[in-house]
Amino acid sequence: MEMDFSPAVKKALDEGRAVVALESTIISHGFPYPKNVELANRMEQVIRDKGAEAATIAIIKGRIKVGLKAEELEILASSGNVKKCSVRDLPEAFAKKINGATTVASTSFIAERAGIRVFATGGIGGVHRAEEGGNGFDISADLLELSRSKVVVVAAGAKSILDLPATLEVLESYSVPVIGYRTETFPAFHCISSGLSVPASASSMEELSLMVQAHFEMEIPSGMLICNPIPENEAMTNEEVDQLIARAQAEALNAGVKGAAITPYILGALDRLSSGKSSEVNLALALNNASVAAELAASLSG
Ligand code: PSU
Ligand code: MN
Repeated sequence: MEMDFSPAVKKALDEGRAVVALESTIISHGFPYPKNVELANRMEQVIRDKGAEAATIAIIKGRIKVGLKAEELEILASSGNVKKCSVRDLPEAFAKKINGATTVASTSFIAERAGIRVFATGGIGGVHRAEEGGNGFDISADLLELSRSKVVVVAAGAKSILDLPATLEVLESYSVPVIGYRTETFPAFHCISSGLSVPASASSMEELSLMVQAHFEMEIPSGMLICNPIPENEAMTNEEVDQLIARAQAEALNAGVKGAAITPYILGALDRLSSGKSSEVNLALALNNASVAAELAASLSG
């Protein structure tokens, strides 16, 4: 598959150094401008501070980019005309030479083909609740891609706008290892815990790294989901988030938002209803995930 590597990412991969992939939907559709530029730069910096290289993935004029230039990041963050691209959207983006932001699904797909094994994001997509006005079939392609791209995704679980028990069931059906990092429960993005148990947990980086190495050595044909809860001092309470989400979902239903537009709409509404607190928390958990991903990547390549 053709892709354009930045010189820094190419060099790190050639030298067998630790590299962490980053997605771009969080930049184009998850955060307001210019906070999204700050988020992207700070995630990359956290990774470099840990001795790894950061590879932010996106589509620029139809070309797959692995590692971005500053002006490319600026386009993704500010143009307002960037398509949210899952795996199935890549051929159209290529043919029409459009700018596209990659989701967890398409970032994993590209990362695997680029030779990158570790990927940090905020939260993954999952099974949407049927009562949102959908038909019960809105299941993020992130889950399918986790089952077939051999990439380790470090995330703060998923948002409680999703049906989290159903999301965990689908991951089980797809044989995706779901590992709580220093936790026994599935984190709920802004909140430390959803109260749901994770099927496996790692109590240290050494233990996590052993699990990941075993997964690759066994050639299990899936990715892995590493669930890294937001630090306690930055977290929101479950009650606070439940109330905000109920209001955001009512707005989305009212506005008739459907499909791929739902997650970005809800994220925007949460930020507005919480007077910016939601995106501050989102920033904190994303940086925390970048840090754990960089440690893991370093441990795997060391
Ligand atoms: N969840 C978040 N922030 C995000 C996303 C999910 O808290 O920005 C983005 C990710 O890129 C994820 C995508 O892969 O939304 C899932 O979209 P969908 O539910 O349409 O598959
Ligand atoms: Mn969907």
